[in-house]
Amino acid sequence: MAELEGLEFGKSDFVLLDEVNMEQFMENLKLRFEKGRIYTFIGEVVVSVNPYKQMDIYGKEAIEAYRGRELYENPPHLYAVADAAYKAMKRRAKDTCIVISGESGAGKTEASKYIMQYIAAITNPSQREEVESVKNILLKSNCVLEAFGNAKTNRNDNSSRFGKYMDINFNFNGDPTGGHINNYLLEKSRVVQQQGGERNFHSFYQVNDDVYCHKAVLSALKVIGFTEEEINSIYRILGAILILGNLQFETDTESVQVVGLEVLGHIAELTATEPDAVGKSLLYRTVATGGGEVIEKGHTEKEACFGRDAFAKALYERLFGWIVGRINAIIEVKDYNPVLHGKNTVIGVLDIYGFEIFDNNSFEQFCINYCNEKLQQLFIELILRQEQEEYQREGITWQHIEYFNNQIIVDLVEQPHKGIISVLDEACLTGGQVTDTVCLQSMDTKLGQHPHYSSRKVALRSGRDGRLSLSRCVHAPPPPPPPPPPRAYSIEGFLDKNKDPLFQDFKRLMYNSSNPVLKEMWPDGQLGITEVTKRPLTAATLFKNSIVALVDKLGCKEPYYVRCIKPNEMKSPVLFDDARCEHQVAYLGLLENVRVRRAGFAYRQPYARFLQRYKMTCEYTWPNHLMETDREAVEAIVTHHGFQDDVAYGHTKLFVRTPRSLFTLEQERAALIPILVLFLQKVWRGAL
Ligand code: AOV
Ligand code: MG
Repeated sequence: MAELEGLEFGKSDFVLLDEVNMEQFMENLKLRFEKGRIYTFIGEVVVSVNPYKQMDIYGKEAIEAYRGRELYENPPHLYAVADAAYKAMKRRAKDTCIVISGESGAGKTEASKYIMQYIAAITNPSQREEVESVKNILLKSNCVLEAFGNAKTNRNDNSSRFGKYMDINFNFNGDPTGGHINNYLLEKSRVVQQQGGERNFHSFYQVNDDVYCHKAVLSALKVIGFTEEEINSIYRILGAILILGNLQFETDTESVQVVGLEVLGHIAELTATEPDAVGKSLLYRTVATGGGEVIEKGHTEKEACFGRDAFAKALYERLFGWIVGRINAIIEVKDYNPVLHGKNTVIGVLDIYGFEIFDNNSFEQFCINYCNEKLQQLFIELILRQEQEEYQREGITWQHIEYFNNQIIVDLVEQPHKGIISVLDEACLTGGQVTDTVCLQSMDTKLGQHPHYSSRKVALRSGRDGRLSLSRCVHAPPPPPPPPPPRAYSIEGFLDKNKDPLFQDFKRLMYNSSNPVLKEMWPDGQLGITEVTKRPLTAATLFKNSIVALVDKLGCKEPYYVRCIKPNEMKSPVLFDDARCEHQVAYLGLLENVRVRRAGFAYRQPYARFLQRYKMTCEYTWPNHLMETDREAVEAIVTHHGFQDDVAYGHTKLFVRTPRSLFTLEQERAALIPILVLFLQKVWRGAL
């Protein structure tokens, strides 16, 4: 267990702190970071601090050291959690999941990649070709999804702009047989607009300047199994989006026109459509009148710009969704027969966009931060539930610990009829005259009394005003100094982004493309003009539904947690910003986590394992005990050392309340080992 590294590196598990308070927690976290120990346990949870430099701790040797070992046998590491999740899955046929959380830039995506690499490295020892191929595809999918779904933001140069949950399926041997990726709300507004200092998705730059990355993505696409035609189509669509980004309109005396007609030809060529048809869908919309007549209505310049942007965003979103779908089709487990192959088990890895607060926060930040609140809620529930279940199973009485419960904030956002999303949806349904500001007013009316809700008026560039603010003081990252921007969301654009409208003409245009790949992405373009479609769900509701489903999915699995902390805003490997780190420790509920772990029983070990490790410290058990059961032998050790009041005996495990007791045992064991070695050497030399 614990102090494998020596105390100069701090305590390797926060439950070993002399006292659980913020001061000691932070002291330990900082000391470890400064000593290059970026990981620390809280029981089975790994707390990770982004080192912002390459660490020599992920190589083959490290993998071997963690493979098949117990959590407390090695220093804290992502590999220890990955191995624990893998062991539970393999030995107990449990579905497990690894949830990685923390704010933007804290190191979630890097952690998820190391975890996947570890799982890939420890499986398929017999090098079976089909398993190797599955592993390779799973690993390569990261490269592709990062190229299309990540971008430079002001908080992280490689920020995930989508949420990713990947299930890896295993057969009874514990080898990967396939997988499935769920992606959550891609921040598509980035395609047409970025904040100052930020960039569009990586993929757009890779074609021209980041050529090295482009080669890696191309090769990954090929390994995964994308055909030449598909790869070609992907880059043609990207090209078309780039051209749309530069396309301008002008209004002459009669109507709105596209500036420089040749661009229509380029778009048509890249999307396998006709230039005239492209021009038409950019400048007109076809509508059915009440009498069933179909007419073409010309756009105003503003409408045309709106349509163009919506089209560019939709093209990218569907491209991304299609890529994920293709990967899923390729890695889907096929021909699995549970009778022949045993239970098909799963490890899920969740890497989602972290909490983020910028100078200007919009609908996207609102959704991202809501999702993080949900995951925090799940953490609270599972950590408590898990503890309670274990005590119940082992027949031990459990003391309740109070947590800050952020359910109130989750409810404020998602509650039916009352929550922010519901008010927003209502405003979208009303249509016509409802503006963002009016929507904010109805939120004020419905939610004004809520202790965590507030709104205020500010002047915005567009002349409209209003900011929606959730007092998320507990769970949002602190604003970067100076000057501290308000932790609030600008209501501007909420309605449009929530309604997310796209003229049907674009859908038809794409469906009629002679490129089959593109056509496949736009099945809804086949609807006739007069066919009435059901009103689609809004973006916020779709997102909420997908996150609720995700949380349900995670809730059915045995969870393992990695809690990531960002040490500073400068991306510096040497700076530990105390205030920022403390804030993260607070909103991640890490102190409460330590308390739960300690107030219950900090350590638990199966009797046989405990005996194996400590039998040398007691005359009744060394070298072998003569008692009827291991449990009795363990009782003898515990009584011998006088900490019988600090333990509880479960059905299969010994529970130790304070770490100090185990410490004593560890120290005694450590002191005995040299004597034992000396003794054995003498035996070998025949001196005894
Ligand atoms: P995130 O996933 O948590 O942010 P990343 O995993 O992208 O954060 O980490 C941000 C950057 O920190 C990486 O690009 C690396 O430069 C560095 N980094 C993180 N972890 C490590 C590590 N273990 N070793 C070395 N460098 C590391 V966001 O996706 O923005 O929420 O939406
Ligand atoms: Mg990320």
